Amino acid sequence: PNKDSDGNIALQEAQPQLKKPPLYKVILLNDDFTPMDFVVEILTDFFNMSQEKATQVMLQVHTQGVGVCGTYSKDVAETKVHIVNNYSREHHHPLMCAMEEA
Ligand code: NFA
Repeated sequence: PNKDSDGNIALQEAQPQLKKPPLYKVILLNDDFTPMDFVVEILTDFFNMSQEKATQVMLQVHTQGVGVCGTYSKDVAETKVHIVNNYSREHHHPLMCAMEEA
């Protein structure tokens, strides 16, 4: 049983839990039907991107299949995903928004 040089039994010190909570990437997935303008509108309105940045990200999704809208805490990422998917559904577009651990 773990004794130090004085013969005292060594106790395991509890580590203070200072770990940062995980971050999540909110992503958009490409599809063949959602209009490009609608995707740009999503990125400007819900992710606070400029028209130029939103167009870049939309084209990234269109050509590569996936693109990152932003990185957030779990709560904020979940809320953004729900808002975007509800908005797309209301407008009868199949655009899919999802999240993954950063
Ligand atoms: N691929 C869609 C089109 O050609 C555009 C799009 C871009 C859809 C990004 C979804 C995400 N109309």
